Amino acid sequence: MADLSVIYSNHYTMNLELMDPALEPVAEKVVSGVRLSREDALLLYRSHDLLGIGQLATMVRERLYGKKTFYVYNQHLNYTNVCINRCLFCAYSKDKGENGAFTLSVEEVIERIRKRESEPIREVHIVGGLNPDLPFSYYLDLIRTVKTLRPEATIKAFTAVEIDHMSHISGLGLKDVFTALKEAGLCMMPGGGAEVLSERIHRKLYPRKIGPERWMEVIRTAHESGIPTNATMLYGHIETLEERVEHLLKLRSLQDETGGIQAFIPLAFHSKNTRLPQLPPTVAMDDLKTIAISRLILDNIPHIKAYWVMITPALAQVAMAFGADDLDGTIVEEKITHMAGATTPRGLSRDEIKNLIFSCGYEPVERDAFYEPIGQSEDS
Ligand code: V47
Ligand code: SF4
Repeated sequence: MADLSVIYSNHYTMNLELMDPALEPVAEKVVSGVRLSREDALLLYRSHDLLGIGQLATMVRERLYGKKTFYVYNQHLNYTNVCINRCLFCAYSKDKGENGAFTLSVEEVIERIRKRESEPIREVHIVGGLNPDLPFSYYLDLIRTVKTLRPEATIKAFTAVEIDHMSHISGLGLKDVFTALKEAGLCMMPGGGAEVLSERIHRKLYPRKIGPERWMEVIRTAHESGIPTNATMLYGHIETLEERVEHLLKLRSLQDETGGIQAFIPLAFHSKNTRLPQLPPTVAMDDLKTIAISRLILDNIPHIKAYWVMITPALAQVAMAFGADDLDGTIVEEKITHMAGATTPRGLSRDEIKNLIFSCGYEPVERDAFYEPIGQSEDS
């Protein structure tokens, strides 16, 4: 992984036009590559100078990647929506036996993967709920099956929540769970399940699921076991700005320890079909500020992803000028956000993603799961 501290302090600057003079001390730090504090993050969040904040994030983004924006040709696979946790913000999960509950058999997994056999998929993103009927061997078979059918793709699977569950059902410690999953073909983990790393939010919104300390322990152990991960933050519900900033600082400290987080993905809350239906959607100002502030605070996490599924492809385009350097991927079968009312497409073609990036003056770079650029074939 590149030494971000060197890149952060390389003196690439641009002409800043700040409308809010309160941002000037923060801007000086960004220009000279000094790490931002909790107070700086709150000051940025409370400022209405969206374009000023965007310029600061752009300065950092361009030091790191110039005009490059990454995307991946990927496939999402959700193996079950049965979940014992039933988090209040989740529209995806069902109880066992409830109308609409599903669990894929190995044969059905084979069918899903075979259906897209002719496509140049580089990453298969696999997550699901906690279905108490599935033994640990199911998870190993799942990974082995996908790896056999798609040997050239990276298997990015299971959040810290699923890994903790596997440790319980198998009686194995986290390290042994990771050893078995790695042997089966797991290479990387997505960043879900972090929600907001706050005990207050944990108690109120996801009391049955693992809390902040255990999430960080699982992620730390993944990194120690040679499995890089992403990290997310679910924002736009009942959290305070202070809790968001605390979340970012916790991730930054964890990353100082392990260096294993590849990308940070802010996830905009969608309330339809959840147990928080009264909450309004996030607004563009907040989505963009959150992306920009993440870029500025997370000086040791290489990539900031604008997840177009949640914020729309149009806003993901704007996010490239607010610090985002990655638009995730083609996806095709997204379920979690669409069940919560997302009106975005379920997938994009490679040409559509390339065009989103190119038409804003950025340079599309197709990547693999580890952000290595890949040569492109013509089929998309
Ligand atoms: O953990 C659940 C969130 C996550 C809702 O690592 C919701 O590359 C919005 O983690 N509204 C799963 N969000 C998705 C996820 C992810 C997505 C894309 C890329 C990567 C990556 C990771 O979705 C869950 C939860 O935090 N979520 N319900 C909802 N109603
Ligand atoms: Fe289960 Fe994940 Fe939904 Fe929570 S967010 S109910 S853990 S599927």
